[in-house]
Amino acid sequence: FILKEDHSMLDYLVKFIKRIIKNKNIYVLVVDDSLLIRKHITNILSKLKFNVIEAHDGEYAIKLLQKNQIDIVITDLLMPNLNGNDLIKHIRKKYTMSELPIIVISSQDEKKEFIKSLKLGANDFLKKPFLKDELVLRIHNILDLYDSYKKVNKKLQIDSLTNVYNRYYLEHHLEKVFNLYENKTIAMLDIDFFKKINDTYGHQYGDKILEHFAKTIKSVVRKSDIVIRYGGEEFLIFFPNTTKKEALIILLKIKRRLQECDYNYTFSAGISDEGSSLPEMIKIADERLYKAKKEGRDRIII
Ligand code: GH3
Ligand code: MG
Ligand code: MG
Ligand code: MG
Repeated sequence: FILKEDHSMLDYLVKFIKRIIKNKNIYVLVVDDSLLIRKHITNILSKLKFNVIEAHDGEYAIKLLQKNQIDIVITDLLMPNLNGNDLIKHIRKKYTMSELPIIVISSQDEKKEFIKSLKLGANDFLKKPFLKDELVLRIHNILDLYDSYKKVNKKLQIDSLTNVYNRYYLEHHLEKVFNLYENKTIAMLDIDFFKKINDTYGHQYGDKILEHFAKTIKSVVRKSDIVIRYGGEEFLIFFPNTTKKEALIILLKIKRRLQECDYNYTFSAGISDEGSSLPEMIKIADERLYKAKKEGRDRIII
């Protein structure tokens, strides 16, 4: 019996250590109007290697959420300006419970308020005063679920032929990423005469070209750049913190790689850093791509 107990303890420890290693990449937003409680939570979380960002009310929390990629929110209920439940309401308009988990911590004895939080989309709640282990275990449990959600979601977002992001990613996530950056550039790339390649060498060969094109793009862009298969043989690249000229240099590098490789195909592209929204920027890049096609293909228009 004792041995069995020890085993489960060991399992738990292993799981705990694995979790802590992962915590280094997790950003926690702690929202509480009490500096004392905020510091107390931050202190516990920092020891577990979490990255902690603090907000003194809901309003400020919303500002921080727009500028930072947050993985989990821990919020108080009673706060000036914007209270916890209003913050939950706001977050749930943009993120589902599995996309951005929320834990409510409050001293309110009112059971009704807690129930309201859960109805609004809080994942869990804790009553003040809470034990350190209580907080840590609840966070770790939620993050374990969050991990498996992310794994499934990642599969959903990837195009299985080319291994780059797909349209689903564009529609569900790029908009959020887009708003994180002040300066950004978008490029739309389309393979020239692809229909002819398919007709001449067969659909399977066409697939190979698609794989090769995506691989070439990925080998040239930086890790922070996002590559998406936009349509059949059309790809979108999102360049954060990048000027139009810098994006052009990267596209010219892709062009040179294609000239040096054994395959014989070219692409046309349009680049845009104009427009205040993602659809607007895509539209402008797409118009330039269309122009590149009309002007004879195998060219990039900025
Ligand atoms: P343009 O230079 O104007 O871009 O001409 P294009 O022939 O490249 O463009 P068009 O839109 O006429 O044809 C695109 C073709 O891409 C048609 C479609 O059958 C093919 N296609 C779309 N998805 C796939 C795919 O997954 N695999 C293969 N092999 N072909 C695909
Ligand atoms: Mg409070
Ligand atoms: Mg084409
Ligand atoms: Mg096309």
